[in-house]
Amino acid sequence: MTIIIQLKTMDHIKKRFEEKARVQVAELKKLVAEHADKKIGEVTIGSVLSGMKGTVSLLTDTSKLDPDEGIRFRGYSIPELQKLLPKAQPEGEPLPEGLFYLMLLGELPGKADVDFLSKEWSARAELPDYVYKLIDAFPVQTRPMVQFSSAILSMASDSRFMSAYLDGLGKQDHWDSTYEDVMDLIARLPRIAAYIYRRTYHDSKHIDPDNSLDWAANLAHMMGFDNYEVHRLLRLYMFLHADHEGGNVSAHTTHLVGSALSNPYYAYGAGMTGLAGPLHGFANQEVIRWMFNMIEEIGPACEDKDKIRKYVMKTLEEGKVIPGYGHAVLRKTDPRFTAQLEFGRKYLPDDPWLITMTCLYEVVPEVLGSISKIKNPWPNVDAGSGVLLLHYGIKEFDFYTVLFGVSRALGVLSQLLWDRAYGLPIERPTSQPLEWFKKQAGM
Ligand code: CMX
Repeated sequence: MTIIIQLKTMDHIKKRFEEKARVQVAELKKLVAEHADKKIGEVTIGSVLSGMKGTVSLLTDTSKLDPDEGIRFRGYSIPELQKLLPKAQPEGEPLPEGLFYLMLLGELPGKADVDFLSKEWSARAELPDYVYKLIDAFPVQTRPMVQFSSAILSMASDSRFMSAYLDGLGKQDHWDSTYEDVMDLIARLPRIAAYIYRRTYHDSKHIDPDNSLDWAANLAHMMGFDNYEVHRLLRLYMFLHADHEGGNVSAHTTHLVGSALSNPYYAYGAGMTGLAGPLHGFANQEVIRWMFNMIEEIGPACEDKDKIRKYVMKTLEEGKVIPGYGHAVLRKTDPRFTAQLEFGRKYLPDDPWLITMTCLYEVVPEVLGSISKIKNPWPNVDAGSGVLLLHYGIKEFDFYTVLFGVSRALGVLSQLLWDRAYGLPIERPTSQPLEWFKKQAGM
């Protein structure tokens, strides 16, 4: 009965999701019923104590990361999607709406699907008044990620999933109100991000949305950047940062917290507190801070690569990491870095920061590669993003992780919707004390 009533009011994307979920839920049930005992790997003491890297322990459909090749979204690489996903302008970057559609449904969208999402998200973007009040209550110098995560969590009290749950929603219908929360939440993020940006750096001179624009361009517009170049850059940015399979801290946290049936605001808000760590999304700010410090100390970097080498060594000797380099899974240059480098070479080839970034790309891997414990000396996504933002005037680098967070919602929330459709159980791995590990090792 519930399902028939809902089908009548479903938009075409929700309806398609419901059809797909029916098929995939049946497949998952069959898999568990018939093959639960099948071994798929081994867990060693090393795997537990190295952060479970390489241990398959999550089901994630939206994207898959290959150590050598990089990310594929539902099987498609970044260069493939730059050709295949709908764009606002023929020579521009893919619209992030299209990537969301692909991650959610596993099918390439048409332009009409993407236009539908742009309109739908515009229509759902209005923020409850208390969100503005909450943000305004923070001292103005409060870190942007603190303001951002708090604003997201504050909306949990309006969660449609939560009220439906309290009204007695059955497990088979959990996905339905989750879909509504996910769409509301994604729609609202540009408003929240832009509000924090204008409040923090532009004396709270806020800019109304332009609902004729797509999701990423509207964010640029509300931040105060109303030119095609910044619209194009933010489309690229929102496309590249959206998802990186299930095990990274922001995705895994969203999934884990969601597994307790915490609503999407709680789950994604928790994911954002993980993104705020310097080894994860905060690295995009650290890259610029580190580069500024380097230039201050050694002068224009590319004039003497030996000076760069020495500066890198000094950072390492001080016990710090080189931000933007290394990765827990990747073993080659991150194709998200490559996409940003190509964008830079095409549109801002003479930018001094781009030139510095290129020099670092020549020197840092060579230095890190000479240190045996470092498994991947190559740049990750964060090595390239800040330089592009700087070029177009988005200079407030302590805001950059918020932009990463807005984009990351597309991946982690489409996966959360699948988690609900599958009815995945609460996550509860087992822990053991050190004594237990020593005993296993015969120590
Ligand atoms: N600079 C200095 N040391 C590094 C390093 C780097 N860029 N990358 C790895 N290492 C060190 C690790 O700190 C570790 O040292 P200890 O054994 O002394 O603790 C050792 O090399 C082995 O690390 P690893 O197995 O190669 O890498 P991890 O999976 O442990 O960590 C990552 C991966 C990304 C946290 C790490 O490479 C790093 O700290 N990079 C710099 C921060 C960064 O750019 N993070 C963003 C990643 C992408 C994202 O999520 O946004």
